Amino acid sequence: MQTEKATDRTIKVVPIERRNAADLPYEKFLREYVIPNRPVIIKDAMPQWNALHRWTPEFFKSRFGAEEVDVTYGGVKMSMAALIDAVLASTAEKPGPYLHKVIIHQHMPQLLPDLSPENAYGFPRRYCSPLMPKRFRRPDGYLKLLIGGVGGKFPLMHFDGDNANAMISEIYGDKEFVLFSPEDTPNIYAHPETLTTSQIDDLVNPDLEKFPLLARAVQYRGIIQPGETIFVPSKWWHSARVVSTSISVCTNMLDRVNWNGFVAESCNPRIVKSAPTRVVKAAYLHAIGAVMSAVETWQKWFPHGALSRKLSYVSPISSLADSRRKMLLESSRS
Ligand SMILES: O=C(O)CCC(=O)C(=O)O
Repeated sequence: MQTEKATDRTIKVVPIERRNAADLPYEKFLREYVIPNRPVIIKDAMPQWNALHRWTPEFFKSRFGAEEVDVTYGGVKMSMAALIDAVLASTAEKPGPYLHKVIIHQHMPQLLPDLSPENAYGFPRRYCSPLMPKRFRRPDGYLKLLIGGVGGKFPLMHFDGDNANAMISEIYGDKEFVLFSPEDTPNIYAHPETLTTSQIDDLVNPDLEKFPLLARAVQYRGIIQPGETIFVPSKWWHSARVVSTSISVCTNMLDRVNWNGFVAESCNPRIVKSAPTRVVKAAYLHAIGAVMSAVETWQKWFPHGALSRKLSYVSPISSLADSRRKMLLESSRS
């Protein structure tokens, strides 16, 4: 474990584990990271993506320059061309905007072929199941485009809602992640209203006078580079900071491991006030969870069968059906 001096205290820093995709078959990934809820950075996770060769700041400026996009600061909208200029001018002292609200299948579906075949570790993908209540249904699990310049960052340290796992894949440039495990939640100063965002806004020079408990927490740190993906398990606090002009994509995953937590969170009395509604909703979500588990097991046992291909529509466990993406895209447009 390395240590770093911060004012008069010591912050514990642990490097995030790194693996090569070639040595990490999917089943091993599930056993060693998804089930124990541990983060990992995987090298060469999506070697066939055309995005790795095509996506640059100039590509976005010339292809999408006129598109209006939402950016971090104060709900501001700007054109992609202006965003890219600001991103390229960004410095550590004067960070520029950070793009993190563009859902690709909704706003720029023409980018999807560049991300094919899908990242093999980003499954199962229960978010895209037709069994999911409509409010949660997303063809690609909230596949988002993230663009920022040096010093830019995701606006808040947070953990993802729905008890979801996240997978962030770097396409261009370098980005640093700082993660804290769920056990450190008491040291992270969760915002009392959201509970999923932290009041700590600067991890480079943390204010240990204001947030003294932070010194007790263990930081997991790692930089992702093009072709690498980081698995951020459910309830892990995370923040991202751009090291060199960065383009990446992010997706969320629900599976049998984090499903009970998803049900508990969706039926939390803070959200669902009526007790009978909570009971019915939890029963429905548990029932569809059981169906999806069965469907996923079938696909695992008979990966090449025609029935598996059909069942992948209910809950895909891999990108075996790229046709599935087309089907879902068409259904999301209609
Ligand atoms: O900017 C990043 O890479 C982090 C993205 C993220 O945490 C999120 O979209 O929830």
